[in-house]
Amino acid sequence: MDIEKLIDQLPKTELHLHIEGTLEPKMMLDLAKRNKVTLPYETVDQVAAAYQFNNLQDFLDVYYQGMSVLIEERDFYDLTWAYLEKVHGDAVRHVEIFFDPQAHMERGVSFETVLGGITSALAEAHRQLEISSKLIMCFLRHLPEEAGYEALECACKHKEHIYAVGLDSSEAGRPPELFSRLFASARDHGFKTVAHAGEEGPAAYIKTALDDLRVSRVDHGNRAFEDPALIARLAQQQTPMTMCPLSNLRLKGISDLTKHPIKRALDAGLLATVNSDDPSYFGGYINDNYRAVAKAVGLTAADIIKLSKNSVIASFLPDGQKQNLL
Ligand code: ES4
Ligand code: ZN
Repeated sequence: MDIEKLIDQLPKTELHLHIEGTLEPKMMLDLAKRNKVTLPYETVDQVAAAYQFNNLQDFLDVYYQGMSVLIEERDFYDLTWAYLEKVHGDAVRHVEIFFDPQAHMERGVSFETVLGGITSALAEAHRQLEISSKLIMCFLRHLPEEAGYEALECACKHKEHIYAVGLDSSEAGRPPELFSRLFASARDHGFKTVAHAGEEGPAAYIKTALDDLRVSRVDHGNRAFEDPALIARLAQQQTPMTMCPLSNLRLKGISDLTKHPIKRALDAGLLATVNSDDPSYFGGYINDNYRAVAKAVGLTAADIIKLSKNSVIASFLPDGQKQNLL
């Protein structure tokens, strides 16, 4: 079977996806109108033209502004449902979705409004699309650790809907160990942990994510390749890495996709996966990421099958459900 067909048809999971990063320009403008929010754009073309980034912070500025149109529970429902319908066509069978409650609560949108909209859409997707899911609540690392406790308290009231906590937003100068106590508290409450590390920050941040935050997965992890001992450890432990090729390209972590380390990761025996991160902003959903990186670095059919299996193995699904997808 050719590579494109394999990518389209293999059952897979998506493990690195910010739901706020699925907000398409058209929905952004429609919601701005519905909620009477003023944006600096009037047309889809103007929104799309703003999606030129030189680094992570450039993107985050646009991302936080874009999400200002999300106000009501149904906005979060519509956003999440549109994403799920889209990836149903990509043979995605299970999703583990990040959300950023602090970015909404600081605008006066309640935790329950955000969670209610997202979880209703996830429940509907389980019924209608047979897509299962877990939710990962991210702490914003540009804010102080103390600010995360409010979100953690909210999460504790909704443990049935939130499986893990994560760490996202600006990375440089904000090492994981700044959040050690918050993550320890989250673990004490029964949440699994993950963290963005080594996206822009150094390999040392991946180590402290493992040692201090006790993460089950590393989100991105690209800069691990600067430390051979760390690569050996990640391979030995089979710590999953949720890589995002088009994100790395658009945020200029790599100058061109042929330099993406996914093939190196597979060859080094890492449990690497392909994901879309913020598909609306970075120009592609999960299968677009698979296709683009496969072409750029020359992935074989065996590599593609391995990546789809890795996505299942790296998930938080119970073993029995993993077996159904392998
Ligand atoms: C993000 Cl690409 C990326 N990196 C860090 N934090 C984020 N939040 C949304 N997208
Ligand atoms: Zn991310």
